[in-house]
Amino acid sequence: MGNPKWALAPWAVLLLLQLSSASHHTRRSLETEAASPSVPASIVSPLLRTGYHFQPPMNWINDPNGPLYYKGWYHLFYQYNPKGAVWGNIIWAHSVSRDLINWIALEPAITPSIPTDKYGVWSGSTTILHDGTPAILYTGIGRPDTNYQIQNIALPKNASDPLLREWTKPDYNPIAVPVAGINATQFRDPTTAWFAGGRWRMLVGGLRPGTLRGEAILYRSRDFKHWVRAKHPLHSALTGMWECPDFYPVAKAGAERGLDTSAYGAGVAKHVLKNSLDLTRYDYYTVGTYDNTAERYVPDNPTGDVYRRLQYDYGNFYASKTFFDPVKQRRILLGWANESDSVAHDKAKGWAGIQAIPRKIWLDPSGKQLVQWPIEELEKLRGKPVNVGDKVVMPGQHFEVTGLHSYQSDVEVSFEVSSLDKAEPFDPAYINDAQKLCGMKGADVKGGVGPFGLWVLASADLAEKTAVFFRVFKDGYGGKPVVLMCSDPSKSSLTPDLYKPTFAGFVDTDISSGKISLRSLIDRSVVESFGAGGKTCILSRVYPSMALGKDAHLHVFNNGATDIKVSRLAAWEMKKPLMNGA
Ligand SMILES: *[C@@H]1O[C@H](CO)[C@@H](O)[C@H](O)[C@H]1NC(C)=O
Ligand SMILES: *[C@@H]1O[C@H](CO)[C@@H](O)[C@H](O)[C@H]1NC(C)=O
Ligand SMILES: *[C@H]1O[C@@H](CO)[C@H](O)[C@@H](O)[C@@H]1NC(C)=O
Repeated sequence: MGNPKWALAPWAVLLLLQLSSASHHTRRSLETEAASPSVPASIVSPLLRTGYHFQPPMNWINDPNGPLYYKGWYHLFYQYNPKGAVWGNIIWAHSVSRDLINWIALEPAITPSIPTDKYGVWSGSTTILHDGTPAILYTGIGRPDTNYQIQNIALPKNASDPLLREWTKPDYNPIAVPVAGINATQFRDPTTAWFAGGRWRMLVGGLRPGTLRGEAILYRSRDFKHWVRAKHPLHSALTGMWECPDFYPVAKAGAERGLDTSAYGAGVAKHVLKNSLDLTRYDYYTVGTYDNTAERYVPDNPTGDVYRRLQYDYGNFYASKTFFDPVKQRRILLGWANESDSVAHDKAKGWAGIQAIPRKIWLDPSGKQLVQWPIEELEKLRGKPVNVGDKVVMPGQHFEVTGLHSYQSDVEVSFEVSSLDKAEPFDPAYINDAQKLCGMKGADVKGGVGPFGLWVLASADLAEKTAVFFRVFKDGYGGKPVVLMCSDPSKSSLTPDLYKPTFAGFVDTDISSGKISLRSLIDRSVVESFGAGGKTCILSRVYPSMALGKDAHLHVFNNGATDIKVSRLAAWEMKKPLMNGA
């Protein structure tokens, strides 16, 4: 197993030099976006610009595109506006990395240039072909006045170049157009293709004309050039448009090993189908069975597309994409986290959007859901730990974790609940709406077992704080206790015009032992949390006005009626990686 170590080789120095001249050009546009008086100084503070999450030196980013590993490098393309901090002028920006943590920006990979992408180059994926070269499938916009969407292909100009710097668009483009039966404005985001029975297959997200049926439209090809639409979509549901579909096999329940996208048969336990729902702006998935002869995918939970839906992340996380990493034999998930401040704020800052920390993703031992965990490479950024052990937090109490600057940190906590006797009864009316429940029962609403968890990015007087916490209910679904996980930014900032939803998800974990863990990646204006070892994940964007930099505090709190023990807490300051020259 090669663990690619970061080293600043001569070519890297060269790339960084190229990059610094590129960012010179972009810096000028920041000056044109003069801060308006309504934008508080804290919003434009560099202390709110994330430190170890992926971002370019400036401007707008959205969907991650076509992540892959090639000849020693991880590649990430992403939707990028070179001209400003709002969506528009979208191109495929391109960065490379040895470890998915330190990133070097290259020249853009794909920009509008042919009739079928002249008005936009939107999201897509990469596939490694049989000869080992990668191919990009992406959506182009072909008409100026409408969002007329067309699927295109791009190939490396020089497949010997490990950095894949230049891409060409072969003249057999386009590879799929919106014919009858396809809504031409809702037809985008081709997946990584998989190979079965002599043919490639891939999916394009869609919305059946005249209906609310979101679908994963299936295409087949023998040569990767000529693509034919299958009679039936791979799967569909009455949910509205499916953006950014993703489809992949997973190994047996509990096995952390990832599988190549074309893997099938022995060794494959299940398949996963994800879609990004344009209507709600969240990423949902089902776990199910794929039959590559009948070309059907059937979710294990027949109503899982619409009821008690599983989300990769219950917070600010969208348009995600996975890829198979052959180096460490794992599947990695990347997702876009947009801002929760206003457009005026973004223009004043000169940047908007980050990518979540890459997460390893695998099938939970229950077989019913996935588990996600920050890739191990992230741990290289950890400084010296601060440890707390065996500390009881009584009802209404809290304690501060001192000895580190927590505004850019990684915090792991193991909690032990002394008893579940006082757990509040669960109202089944909320079984499908964790977010609503958390909105009613926020971090300051006293409970029986919980709310307990972390206050992060807290000001000294606690007027500002983001709460990440659990609350346990009894008599839930199937008679089991119900565990709710929330990320509550309602008190995160005194700045007006911020979007501060109480994000929440249920945690399908057995809490009868009283044990539950929480990990939060805190990075200036992002709090990315993993409950119960990665069963439930929530990313929130927050913009404190006082709890910035060294003025940010970290506490453990308990607003329940039951003692909570912190059996172990470890917190690390996080170093700043190379981040695209910023
Ligand atoms: C292709 O890339 C390789 C490796 O970077 C390089 O040595 C070679 O000169 C390139 N070929 C062309 C035609 O640019
Ligand atoms: C295509 O989708 C858009 C957005 O939902 C809708 O307004 C339009 O009517 C649809 N067109 C057809 C032909 O169904
Ligand atoms: C991120 O921004 C918030 C606030 O403007 C919107 O409500 C979300 O819909 C948006 N999320 C995405 C994925 O676009």
